[in-house]
Amino acid sequence: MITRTSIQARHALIAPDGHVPSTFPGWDNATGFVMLSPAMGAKLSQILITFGEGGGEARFPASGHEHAIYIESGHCRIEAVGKTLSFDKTGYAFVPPQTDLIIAGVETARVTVFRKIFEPHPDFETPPLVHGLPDDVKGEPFLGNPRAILQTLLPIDPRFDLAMNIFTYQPGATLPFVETHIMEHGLLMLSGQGIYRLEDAYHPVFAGDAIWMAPYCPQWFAAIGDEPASYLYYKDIHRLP
Ligand code: UGY
Ligand code: MN
Repeated sequence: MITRTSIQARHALIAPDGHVPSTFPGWDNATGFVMLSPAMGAKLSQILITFGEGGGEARFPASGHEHAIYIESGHCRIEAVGKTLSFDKTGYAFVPPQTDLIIAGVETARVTVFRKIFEPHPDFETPPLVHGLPDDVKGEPFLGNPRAILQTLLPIDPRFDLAMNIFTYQPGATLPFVETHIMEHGLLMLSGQGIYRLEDAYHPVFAGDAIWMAPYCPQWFAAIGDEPASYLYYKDIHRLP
């Protein structure tokens, strides 16, 4: 048997053919696939949640973890901080730590959650609950390239210690150089295809793939094929090493 999945000490590619579900207490008709986690050396967890016909609930009890949530498809509800948010088809939210969180699929839905321990800063308050629709977030050309568009979903605000962005490349567009940086990434390919360089390896990647890049993992991407390639990614920001 063959698979594109490759788990290394400083990066990982997880192709959908290897997914195995996890069950968690209090989850009802919600299937969790833990793509990335501290068990592999990452500081974050990246969890894909799918809800079947009739919907269901995934519960995250209050803890020091914050959650950045992306609804890829379906009809969803998020309950946290005494509020209920409804999403139809797509959307995103940031849920601060120390609140019970329920993600409910009202019907079939596919949701990605980035989960990590919030790192407070002595000069700033805990960030608030925020939410929105990706279509409402203006894209900016990345380093001046209009064929590589970056959407920054969460506020650029020092209260937040993470970013959740969407990068969309026209076929043939690339990251302009091999990035090597302290920030860690968790990534989900949303659409299209391309080649991801992770350290010294070049991987073909497709919609549905998850990627982990540890701090300082050299990284580069080129979009290939006939359609634009798009990925969602997490990045830790705004805190001194
Ligand atoms: O924000 C980033 O570091 C981004 N340019 N990295 C990436 O797409 N691999
Ligand atoms: Mn990067």
